[in-house]
Amino acid sequence: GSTRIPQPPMRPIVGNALEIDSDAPMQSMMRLAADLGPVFRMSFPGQEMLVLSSRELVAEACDESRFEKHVHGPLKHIRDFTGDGLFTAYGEEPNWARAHRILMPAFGPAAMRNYFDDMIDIADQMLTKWERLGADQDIDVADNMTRLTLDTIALSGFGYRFNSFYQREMHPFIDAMVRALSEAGGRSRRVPLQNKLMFASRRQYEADAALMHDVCDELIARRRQADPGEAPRDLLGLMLSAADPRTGERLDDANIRNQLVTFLIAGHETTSGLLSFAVHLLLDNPDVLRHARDEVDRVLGAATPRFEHLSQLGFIDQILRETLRLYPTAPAFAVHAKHDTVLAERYPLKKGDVLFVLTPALHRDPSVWTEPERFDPARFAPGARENLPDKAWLPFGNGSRSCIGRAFALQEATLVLSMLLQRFEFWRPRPYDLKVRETLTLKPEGLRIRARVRQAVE
Ligand code: MNH
Repeated sequence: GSTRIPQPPMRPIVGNALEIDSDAPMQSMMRLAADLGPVFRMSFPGQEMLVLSSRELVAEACDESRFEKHVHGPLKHIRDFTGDGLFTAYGEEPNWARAHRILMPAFGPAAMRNYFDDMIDIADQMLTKWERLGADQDIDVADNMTRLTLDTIALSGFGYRFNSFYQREMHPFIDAMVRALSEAGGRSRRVPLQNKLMFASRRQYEADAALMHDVCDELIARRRQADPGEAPRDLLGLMLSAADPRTGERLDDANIRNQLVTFLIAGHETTSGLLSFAVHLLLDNPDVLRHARDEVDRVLGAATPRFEHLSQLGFIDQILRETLRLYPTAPAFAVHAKHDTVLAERYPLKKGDVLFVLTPALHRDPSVWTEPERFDPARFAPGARENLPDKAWLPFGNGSRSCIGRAFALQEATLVLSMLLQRFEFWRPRPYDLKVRETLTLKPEGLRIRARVRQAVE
């Protein structure tokens, strides 16, 4: 067969970089995939990759005997503030495996009960605020969900209250993080000399990284001063005290700080986007909304949710999975070849060659999904989801480098969405056309709702 891989026309120096809208890189890639097919080549200054969007090709990229996580352009720059934290560590850095072994139990199903009360605490703050706002004030959904998820990971992970619902402005950590993430993305698209010469952005970037580090160093210092008899067994407590079961080694302070920055970032951006898209999709699909509310009323009634309720909210879980199919809020991951190999029996790859999995395109592979653009939680109903082909749905990535926070995110999102349905009627005050905003993660831009307390459950 042919081994020619399609590629957009090359330009001098920048290669294919001009094909990518820097405000919406994933949406640019989606358009290219629609034109060029399930595999195409992209060349950027200093980086070449194959972009994959069919289930069949992605399943190969998920073969961990041949491919491993690639810390790609933007991630390499994110290392400026997350260093060897789990998300941005190179596979061969010893701290990856060490931290992975130490932290796995804290993210396992048995640990999820420990985070439940803190999740309720923050969700209740948000919904109480909505109650008091009343039905004739706009609620900025992504803004509220971002405050919620940031406060939740900080409280349940580190015992720290950002108190975002009591401040007008977001915590300075958020501004620093949003700017630094966007600059990390920008840097990965510019040549090194350009980055050096952009003095003002560089100064801001360094200040933002320093602020994130300071916030996290402060959290560690406070915990160190606390009475050790009192120290909670949360993520921070575990990192400060636990030894690697394999080697007996502990994490050093620099690595613990990198993990804190990592969890604060990875632990909230994506979950916030998930909840925001779910609200949007429910409002676009009143039948689904009605079905969801019926389930919530049947399972919860007027009671405050308890941990035991979660496993009974199966339709809410289906909604979240289908939301992540259409809008996987961490929209890509990359791997590289561990040694020379051949993709799809026709494309020879050299050791180190990079494959980029475009998750929103994978999730619309027409050989897997009928009417891929349609929002239909029934795709994930028990009985249907077992029949989905392997590697068709990968919002949490793949294999050993997949998302460690998956159970945490789904528990939080299930809880918040069901409490919202339980307590409120909500609607969009004005017609809304979805616009997806990209900051490495995806969010529905400018989504506003209004909400009124439901009479029956008061
Ligand atoms: Mn999360 C890795 C998506 C919530 C912490 N996460 C990943 C990856 C994806 C991902 C995709 C793999 C990236 C790659 O291969 O380069 N994560 C999500 C989504 C949600 C999410 C869609 C919510 C919805 N993640 C969370 C939460 C936390 C978290 C919540 C923490 C509390 N995620 C991580 C960490 C990693 C990760 C840490 C890196 C794991 C590793 O490589 O060891």
